[in-house]
Amino acid sequence: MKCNKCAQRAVFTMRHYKLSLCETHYMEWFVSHTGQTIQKYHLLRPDERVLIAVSGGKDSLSLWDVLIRLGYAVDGLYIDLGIDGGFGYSALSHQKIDAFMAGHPETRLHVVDLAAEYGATLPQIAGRKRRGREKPCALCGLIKRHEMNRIAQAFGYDVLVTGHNLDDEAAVLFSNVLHWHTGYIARQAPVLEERTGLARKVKPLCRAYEREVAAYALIRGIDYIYEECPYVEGSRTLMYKGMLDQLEEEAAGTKLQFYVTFLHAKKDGFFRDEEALVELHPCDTCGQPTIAPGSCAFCRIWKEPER
Ligand code: Q46
Ligand code: ZN
Ligand code: ZN
Repeated sequence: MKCNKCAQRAVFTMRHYKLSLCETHYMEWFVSHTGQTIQKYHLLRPDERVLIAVSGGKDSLSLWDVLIRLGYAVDGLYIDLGIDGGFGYSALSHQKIDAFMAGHPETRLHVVDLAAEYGATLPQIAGRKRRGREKPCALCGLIKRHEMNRIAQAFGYDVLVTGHNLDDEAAVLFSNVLHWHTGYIARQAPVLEERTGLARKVKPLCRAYEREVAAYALIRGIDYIYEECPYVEGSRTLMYKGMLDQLEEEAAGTKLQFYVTFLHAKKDGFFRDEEALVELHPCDTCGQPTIAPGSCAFCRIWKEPER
């Protein structure tokens, strides 16, 4: 099959856009499509200092690469949770980020080593609390949110970027709709605006299919960690992703339509973000904004007695 833009052989087809492209045109397309998402949802301004949370996976490393190519000044943040999984997951992730950085000497990487900084790895905390199968991920999300915001504030970044792609966003939306978690639905968006003490958070890959990101990483030669975090196995999110894949197989564009029409409904005032109205106060321990009385949920992790 030929590229839709030139006579070269097409290497990648996007059925939902009825578009097949050669390597050169696909790379161009992906960068410009991400740029359009940034413009469409007012995610970034050209003069802002940007901090991207990187995991060593294809999404965050590809996005970092694309943002640099779009001309943004972007530094990285890696949170080392100390996950091993029998193959040194966290250490390997860190290696991939270092390899990426070697090609981008203009960028800086902040590293938070959970064990060194707070005295325990994620598996140790999860084990200590005898949490259930889904719980390490809830704990992980809590830790990442806290530490991302802490570093953004401490180093004066204007905005925090994460590599969530369309498949991630569609799966979260699917799960929240199935359970009618209206509060979470109302908060899901490509941009979470800044509040006192909380940096703005944006997701420039929210309209990019996972396979589109993987194709970009492959063609661009970005070396990323293929292995998944060991805690992802058996998760509900993975199950929902599988179901959405089946729907996508039957009708190309389903995920994109599901997510984008949700954003339209949201814009039309369908969902109201009540949490944005809840007053925040500084945590007694770390000073970061929280709705909880006293200490924030992150600080309470370290105060819980060991069993
Ligand atoms: S890193 Fe963290 Fe994921 Fe691992 S512990 Fe769960 S949430 S699965 S994206
Ligand atoms: Zn071409
Ligand atoms: Zn706190």
